[in-house]
Amino acid sequence: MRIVVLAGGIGGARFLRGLKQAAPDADITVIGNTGDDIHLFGLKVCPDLDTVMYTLGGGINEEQGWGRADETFHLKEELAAYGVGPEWFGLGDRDFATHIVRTQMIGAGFPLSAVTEALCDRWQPGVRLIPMSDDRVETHVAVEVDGERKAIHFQEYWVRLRASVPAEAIVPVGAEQAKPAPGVLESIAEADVILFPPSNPVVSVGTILAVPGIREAIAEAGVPVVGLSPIVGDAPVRGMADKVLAAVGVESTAAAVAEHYGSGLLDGWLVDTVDAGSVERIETAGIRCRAVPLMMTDLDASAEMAREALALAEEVR
Ligand code: GDP
Ligand code: FO1
Ligand code: CA
Repeated sequence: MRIVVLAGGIGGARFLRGLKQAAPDADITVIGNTGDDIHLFGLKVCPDLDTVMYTLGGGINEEQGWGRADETFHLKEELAAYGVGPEWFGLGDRDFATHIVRTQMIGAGFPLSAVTEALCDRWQPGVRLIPMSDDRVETHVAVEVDGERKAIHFQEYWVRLRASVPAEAIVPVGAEQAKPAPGVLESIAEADVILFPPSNPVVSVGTILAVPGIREAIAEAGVPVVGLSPIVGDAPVRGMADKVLAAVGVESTAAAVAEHYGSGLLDGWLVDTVDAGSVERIETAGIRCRAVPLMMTDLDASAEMAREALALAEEVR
């Protein structure tokens, strides 16, 4: 079975780990969000691609959910001693190596998709990880700070400001001009099932869908498209999905996120058992819905979620 998954960082990566256990023989292609990418100290950092690569490759900091295990921060401290920041973004020594290799290869002319493949040669994530695009896309957030409206990088909004001010708009800068990376449209066209993990619907899955051609390819693939809600009990399990959903006029409920994707895209949607009351509303919107436990507390729980998603896909096929 060929499975395509549109993934952000932590939510996507943890679900993928469960999917690999639930479907060990499946051929899994992951289309990764690159809207979170940021250039720091002259290096290109791809948080969501790295979170998937490290999580599936066994190098992730499990407690944090991002960055490397056994990390140290000597380089960052030395830079700070020179007054070179930003200090608010925690790049560790081990992680730096990834960004150096990536930036060097891009400088030598390799596209991000080829670089990601090369990095995955080391990590062996057990899936084919493709960035949504080789072109630069950067999510910016419009905010009002001290009465002044400005657009800031998504990482500045989330990591520096901790989403403490309302997001007024989310702009995936460059998305309109971006082309899907090689293999993206092909894998979608050849998929037997397409899954949206419980990733952020705006700044992860939404950004991938903003690359012209990807949404259309999914709608035209003619295979089941099943998603899992990142909203449980009317709140995100972690992160700032509530803030960015508000910016696009969507309430933070499992049902509203399903309707936001819409029946033109989604065939099936899983909500957590605490949201069982919303199943009827979602089915009325033309999306088959089941309520099952959706907390990825451990690998077995994530694998069970993946099994439920694949079962729902068979139901709607
Ligand atoms: P990010 O790039 O690291 O923010 O990760 P993703 O975009 O892939 O996923 C973020 C989303 O995952 C957030 O909106 C969380 O609510 C959701 N999430 C995290 N852990 C869980 C979980 O255990 N269950 C569910 N249903 N959602 C989760
Ligand atoms: N998240 C943080 O909350 N603080 C950090 O300092 C931070 C550094 C960081 C470095 C590399 C990396 O791959 C990810 C990092 N993240 C950090 C996570 C990441 O920026 C965000 O969680 C996601 O992009 C949100 O979607
Ligand atoms: Ca992310």
